[in-house]
Amino acid sequence: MEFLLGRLLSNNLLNLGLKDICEEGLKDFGIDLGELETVEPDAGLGNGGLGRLAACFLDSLASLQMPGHGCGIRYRHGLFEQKIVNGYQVELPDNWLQDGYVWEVRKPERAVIVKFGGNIRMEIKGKNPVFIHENYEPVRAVPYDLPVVGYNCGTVNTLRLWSAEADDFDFSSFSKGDYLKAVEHKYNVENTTQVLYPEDSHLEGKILRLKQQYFFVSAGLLSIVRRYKKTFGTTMEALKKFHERIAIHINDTHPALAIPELMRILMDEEGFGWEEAWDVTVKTISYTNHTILPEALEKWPMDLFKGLLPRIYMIVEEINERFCKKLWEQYPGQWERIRHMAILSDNYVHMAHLSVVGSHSVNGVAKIHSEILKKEVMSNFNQFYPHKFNNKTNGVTHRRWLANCNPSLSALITEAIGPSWLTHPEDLTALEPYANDSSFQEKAAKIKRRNKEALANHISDYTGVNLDVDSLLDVHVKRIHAYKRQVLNALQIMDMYNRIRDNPNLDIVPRTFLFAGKAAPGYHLAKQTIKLVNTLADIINNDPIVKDRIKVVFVPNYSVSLAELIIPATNVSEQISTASKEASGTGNMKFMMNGAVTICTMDGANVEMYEEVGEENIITFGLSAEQVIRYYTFGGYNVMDEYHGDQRIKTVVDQLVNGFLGTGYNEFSDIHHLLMGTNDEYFILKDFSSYVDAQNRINDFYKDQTIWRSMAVNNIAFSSRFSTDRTISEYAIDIWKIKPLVVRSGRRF
Ligand code: GPQ
Repeated sequence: MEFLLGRLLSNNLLNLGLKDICEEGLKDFGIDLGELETVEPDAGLGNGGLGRLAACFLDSLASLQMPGHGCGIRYRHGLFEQKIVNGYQVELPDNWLQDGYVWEVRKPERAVIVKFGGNIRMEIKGKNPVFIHENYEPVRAVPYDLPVVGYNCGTVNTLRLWSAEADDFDFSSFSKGDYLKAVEHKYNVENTTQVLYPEDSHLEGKILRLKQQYFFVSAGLLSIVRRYKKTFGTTMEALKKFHERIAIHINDTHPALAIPELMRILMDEEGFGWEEAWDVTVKTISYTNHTILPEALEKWPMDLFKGLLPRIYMIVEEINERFCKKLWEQYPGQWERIRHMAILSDNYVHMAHLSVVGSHSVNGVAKIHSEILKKEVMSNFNQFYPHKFNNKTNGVTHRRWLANCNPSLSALITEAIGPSWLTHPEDLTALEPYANDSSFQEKAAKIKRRNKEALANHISDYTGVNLDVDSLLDVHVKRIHAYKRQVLNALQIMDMYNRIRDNPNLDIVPRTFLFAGKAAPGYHLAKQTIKLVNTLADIINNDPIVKDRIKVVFVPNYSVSLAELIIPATNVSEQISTASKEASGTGNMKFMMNGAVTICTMDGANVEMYEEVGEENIITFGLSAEQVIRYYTFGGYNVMDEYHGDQRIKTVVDQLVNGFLGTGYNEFSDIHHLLMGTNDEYFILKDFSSYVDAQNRINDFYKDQTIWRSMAVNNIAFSSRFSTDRTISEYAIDIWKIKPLVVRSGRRF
């Protein structure tokens, strides 16, 4: 449901092997390619990590010459634009389509009709019942195709984005003179794909969202089946082999309706019986889970579901019925277990349960996350279906996130080890010997400094803050969330500030703390967190006692393009989620590839980064996932022990509400409540002291530039496992059973 593409021009030029020549050619006309690129709007059709992962997957699929395409929604408005006014987030609509979008090709001749509402009539034809959908609202789904260009290989796949349109047929169904009603109808239909819901890792139970889900799933499946029949024939025999030729992967539960929709098409449109349709469906579909946060697990009220999708509801009921019967056979009398696993229970449709039951593979996105799924969150399902569960650790495309966004570093790498890493990221490990090569270190450090200068220009334009390019750049960028613990970083900065005030000669390396990220418009705690960071920036950046040794800056409107500017300039990457909560993280990998040192909890893919780079090249701290889960299960933590037991903690917590920050007393009440009113649900105060120690270690390492630079180079060398080329190869072999399809032999450059 999300593809967070960012800009495509420069990446497409890179993948086509045309970037350098275009850059040179444009220069002859006095045009700077970098400047020209900024004319392209960011396609922000996603919220954060989940949507960006899908975009990286598309790049690796095409670059590995795999036949794999994306199916999504052409939102008229992508993720909102963020402005900061007086320290507060203000949301403005994103208007990415206002000047047209050069990469899309509208394909009206490929449109399909998606049916909503209405009623179902059953007829007996021969011996079999047939279900007829009547009085439904038809919505025309028109595809817009975007090319997905592989790196130096001739493969161009497709991202097909569906747009809802009312057509003339619907207009004519209104009586003459009922013009206003017709316009209202058009407005309602087109509303379906108007806007991306801006909540990240949080369920928004609006009927329009369910409508979006069915809209793009039904359109996508109708178009896949149509194409399949055109290619392999319309016979029952051909259709029974559907799963041998088609794999459909659902990115979280947002497209879980693909399961009942494929059942509906096979049964109602193609004449399959239940058992045959179920066999094909389960073998076709696979599912990735992206979070264990309970507030993100999708469930829909049965009534709402049934009203909008009556036939799909009938099918889900039948799936549930048959599933519960099997559970009963295996676990006779265990009502509680069965209720907890049912797809329909407590008047809700549980989409994660539907996804596990209706697919042949269920994977998490990092080793630790997949283990938590198996042992905790979905342990019942893992017992019942032990062979479905597996892990596919996330990655990022190293072509966009290193080659394209950090061309100087890429050139340096290629100069040292040759260009094979661009198509074989595992070759990056050949950089290891350069970690202690002082000339290489020096060159890499110079590049980092130049990247900081480029970022500094942007920041001074957008915030008026002058970034000290000689300071250590410490970066915390991602969606704003309690579990990602931007508040922990803010409290640590307050403590550092308090220490400088107490001892104006405190020996610390100059540091810039950079934050960026969007808060969901209705998420008050996240919005207060943005205000807190901006308030700290105001106080600290203007305090003469600090003498510019620390600076705080919040860069507005975090996006793919801004990430491409920030990440290459970063020294320290903040990945400090409460252990167990961040399924994987992918920003962590992008920083690593660009030679930042990570300060992190042992959460998500941080654990595997630690394994790859070794303990001497990464800074870890805090509770383990096991400890966190143990506290949640058995209790035993009291925030008052931290508050009263550590003067530093008491001071910073009090400063949130005692006027120290110069704001109203209620300004940060939600943050104060998060810490003190929920018994520190995210273990922010519990991890505080170990986090401060870790920050001090960063300070000490950075003082010795030889050590620091070697850590930086080692991080680049050992980042190779985190390329989506590796991730996609694993999906291709283990789950989708697809192979490269060479469209043109031989690479061209
Ligand atoms: N993720 Cl469920 C999102 O970005 N949005 C969501 O709604 C859900 C998950 C993220 C997750 O928080 C990260 O840890 C992952 O790295 C990312 O998905 C990709 O798997």
